[in-house]
Amino acid sequence: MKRIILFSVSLLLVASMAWSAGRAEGSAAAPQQVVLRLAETHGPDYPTTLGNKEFARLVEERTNGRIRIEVYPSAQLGEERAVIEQVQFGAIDMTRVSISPLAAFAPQLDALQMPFLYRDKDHMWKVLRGEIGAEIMETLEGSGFVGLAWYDSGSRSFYTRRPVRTIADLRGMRIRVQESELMVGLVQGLGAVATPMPFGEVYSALQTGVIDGAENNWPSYYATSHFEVAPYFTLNHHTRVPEIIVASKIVMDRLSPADQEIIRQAAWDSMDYQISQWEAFEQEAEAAVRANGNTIIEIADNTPWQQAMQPLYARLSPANQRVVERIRAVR
Ligand code: BDP
Repeated sequence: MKRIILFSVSLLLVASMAWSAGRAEGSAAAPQQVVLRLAETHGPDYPTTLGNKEFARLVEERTNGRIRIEVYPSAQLGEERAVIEQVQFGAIDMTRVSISPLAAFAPQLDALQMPFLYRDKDHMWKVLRGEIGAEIMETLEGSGFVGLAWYDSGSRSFYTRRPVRTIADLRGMRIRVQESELMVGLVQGLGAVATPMPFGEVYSALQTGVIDGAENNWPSYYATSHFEVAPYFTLNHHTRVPEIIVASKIVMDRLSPADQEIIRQAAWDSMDYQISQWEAFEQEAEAAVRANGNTIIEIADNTPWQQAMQPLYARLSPANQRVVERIRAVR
């Protein structure tokens, strides 16, 4: 812990030195150069990373290179939860994360990641691009984040070392979840043992049998090679968890309103590109996993799974329950 704090403090120092150097340059005739670091957990070609790079390209183009966003893929700057903490206090400028771990810092996000909440992908996008998505993004500022864009992440299902055909098969299995209270509750509600763990540790935990399974979408199941060590994929589609790009509020507040606007707009404009990359890679990942001979278990009737997750809705805060009702009413 001490090491993490020391490391973070030194990052903060380096960041503020770089910042003042930038300002000093800016006070001369030359326009002030700004370099912002964006942390990403996935590899360089994953759809979210491609979206981040498109965002960076647009910012650079629209500022004639004055503002540069450097994308650090493959968890080079740390695992999601640690990165989020550093973004919150300004040591890392931006990140693209799943809203699951971010909800630990901004619980209003739970309303957007409830199980079996959206009728389909279009429903989710209507919510995210509409009033509710905008409202929730705005409230993130209260937790030190500026929400910039939503990205697609398909739907999540369970993958395991032994076949899971019914809820009863999950009983007692140790299932890795993201560092999210809601996800812990979801897995416990199915009778399994929830094991929160950083994404980067899941492969070896599956391989050594420390856990019996995890849950994710086709692209993550494939790109992480988890499909090699957990060969059964049960398509119950329990959640659609949006991804988000957030910037540190401390960092954004140092920029001019015009620059903030360029950044917001560029991130928003990278969404369509990310979604198209997502759709293509989702198909590629599914085809590759099927071709590998993995056992894909279809769930004909999702009703028992939905019923098992009802208590999670009852436990939501009243404010989140109201948002859930509004989400359901979106047509
Ligand atoms: C992937 C998300 C990534 C998450 C990861 C996980 O893209 O941001 O953190 O799941 O399960 O789908 O940790």
